[in-house]
Amino acid sequence: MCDTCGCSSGNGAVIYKPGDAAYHVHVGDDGHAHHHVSGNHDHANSRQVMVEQDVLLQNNLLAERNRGFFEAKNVLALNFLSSPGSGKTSLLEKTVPFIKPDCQISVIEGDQQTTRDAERIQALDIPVLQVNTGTGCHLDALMINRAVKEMNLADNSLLCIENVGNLVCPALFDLGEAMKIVVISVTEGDDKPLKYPTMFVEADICILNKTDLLPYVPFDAAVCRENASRVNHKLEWFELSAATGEGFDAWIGWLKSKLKKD
Ligand SMILES: Nc1nc2c(ncn2[C@@H]2O[C@H](COP(=O)(O)OP(=O)(O)OP(=O)(O)O)[C@@H](O)[C@H]2O)c(=O)[nH]1
Ligand SMILES: [Mg+2]
Repeated sequence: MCDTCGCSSGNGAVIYKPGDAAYHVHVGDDGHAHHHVSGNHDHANSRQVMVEQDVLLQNNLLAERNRGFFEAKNVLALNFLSSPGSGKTSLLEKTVPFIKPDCQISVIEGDQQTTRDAERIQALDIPVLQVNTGTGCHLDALMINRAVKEMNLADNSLLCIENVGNLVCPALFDLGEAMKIVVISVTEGDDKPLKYPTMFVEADICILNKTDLLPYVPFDAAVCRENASRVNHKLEWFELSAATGEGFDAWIGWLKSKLKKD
């Protein structure tokens, strides 16, 4: 269970049976879609929403300070988000050699436990720091604020933040990044943007990874892209394989163009 956002506490969960006539949905002030069965509306939820708003308000204030710091130093901060195992670290491992010759690239790794991802990035000989969230299921602005103070980021550089593997909660926590990049892989199912819309609403970029596996899995990339654009029509889209490098020309071209402009 998450000890910060409490999202897995189950207090706000409502069971929906297909065919229930009285089923309806509303989106609360917290940005979540809430599903309620009429006549079974649990008003104890209101306290939970207030707590969550307070947590998010504190986070957003600190995120703005982080954003100001990044802007002052012209650091392009990117927040990479996905389900566990979609390939965030693999994507970074493959990306770093393209960027490193021209621009300092630093990485903050977020995981509940272990320094495994930081060790993988460290092998590329770039600055990296691991944040372990313990029972927490996402990074927050305070963790990034503290991490960055340990890092001595160069001006005009790139900072990649790999969030904890989780397609839900990290979407709600602004870290002060310039952009959120959601990674989805072809083994996850092409319906994920519809089932977990908040992440795709919040993201600026979607990277479909593991395209090398497309011949072996029932996944329709065009359907996935259509589902993602139904949720967020402004989402930019890349398809690639962090294993083979296919599709990296477009991704690296886009990244370099952002580094030039910013
Ligand atoms: N076939 C294939 N495998 C990949 C690709 N990208 C990553 N993988 C594999 O997928 C697994 C998970 O990759 P990671 O890069 O560790 O994924 P992650 O998103 O960083 O995982 P967490 O940090 O645990 O959330 C590893 O076994 C990778 O080798 C890809 O493009 N194709
Ligand atoms: Mg990882």
